[in-house]
Amino acid sequence: MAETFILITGGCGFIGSNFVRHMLAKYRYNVVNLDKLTYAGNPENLQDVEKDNRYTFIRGDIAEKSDLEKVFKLPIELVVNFAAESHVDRSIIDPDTFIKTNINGTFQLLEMAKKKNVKKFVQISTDEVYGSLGKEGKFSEDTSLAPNSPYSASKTSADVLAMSYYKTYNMPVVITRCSNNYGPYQFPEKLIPLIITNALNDIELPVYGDGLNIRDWIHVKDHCEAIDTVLHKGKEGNVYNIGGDNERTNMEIVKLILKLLDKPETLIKYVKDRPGHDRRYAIDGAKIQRELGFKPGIDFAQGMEDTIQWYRENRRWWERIKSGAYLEYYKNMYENR
Ligand code: NAD
Ligand code: TDX
Repeated sequence: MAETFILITGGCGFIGSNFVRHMLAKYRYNVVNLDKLTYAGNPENLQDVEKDNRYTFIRGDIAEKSDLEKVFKLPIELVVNFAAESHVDRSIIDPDTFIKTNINGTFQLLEMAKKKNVKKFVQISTDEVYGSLGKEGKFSEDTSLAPNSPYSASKTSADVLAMSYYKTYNMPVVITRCSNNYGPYQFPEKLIPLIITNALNDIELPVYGDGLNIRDWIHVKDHCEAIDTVLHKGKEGNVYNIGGDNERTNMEIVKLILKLLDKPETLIKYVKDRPGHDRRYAIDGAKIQRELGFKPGIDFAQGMEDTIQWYRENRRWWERIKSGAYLEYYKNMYENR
């Protein structure tokens, strides 16, 4: 077990950094983190594990064969692919990098993993591949794929490409499709950290459209636990939905944050809607519970209190991001190495 090498791509991002920490704490694996350090990747997210001699960070791009060749000189047996462009609004403005990283990057990684005969390849997909729900129903693993944004279309392409490697080459691929995550280290462009940090700074809180779009929120620690379960117990060629069983309108979220921070609702500002804005997501998590015994455990009210506390205590972390200062700092640091 101590000799097992697991490759985690995108480990400097929100979910990836939580997952790297989870794996180092729970197992004796050697963890290799391949991350390009885009605007969303921040090595500060893993400062606490940098000195662990089972942890290796390699700066590189999943879409670059030469970077993958370097990484796979190590005896990688397990791969969890988090690396992606992940923000829907950015994909609407500039889809280019979404195609390069999410589609071509996943392709290059699958090719290398096939060549090296990895024992498991977990593709981190998303519930957005299913598109949008009306008032009733939930997404099951059999719901047809109907993505609506360049982001979700690129994630769908990666998802079906990964599955084709199972069907065609018998590669040990498993796919997870999770709902919206919240928790520590989430980049403050996503709804929850954006609202918390703006409210802490007493600046306007942009709410798209009528604020009644619904998301199914899960704590990032529950998501990491689910991925761990799928990595170790998931059946090859299977898709597993992961959800929080916790549907909220965006306005409910915004008002809850204001209440917990004791800030006025006058900060709320309705703004123009996101084009192609999915109305509702809801995950049916019965399969992963029935077949692998996973169920989310973190209560939403408690999870939100803890998350708000984390952003209060880590003001320096998000202020540097919001000011853009950290980008310059890390660019210099890595370019001068
Ligand atoms: P994030 O944007 O916080 O982090 C993405 C990470 O990937 C960053 O560290 C970035 O530097 C890295 N990266 C980007 N392009 C790369 C490339 N070409 N090569 C190597 N590294 C690269 O994203 P996140 O919210 O942590 O999401 C992680 C994964 O989970 C994504 O695949 C996303 O689609 C999926 N997902 C996210 C959510 C959510 O609510 N955040 C829900 C379901 C699924
Ligand atoms: O300023 C905002 N105002 C607002 O009303 C932002 C940033 C968002 N919103 C709305 C749009 C959505 O209805 O809040 C909801 C959540 O938005 P995001 O945080 O951007 O998440 P979403 O678009 O739902 O996508 C997320 O969940 C699925 C992640 O970003 C994806 O990576 C994941 O795949």
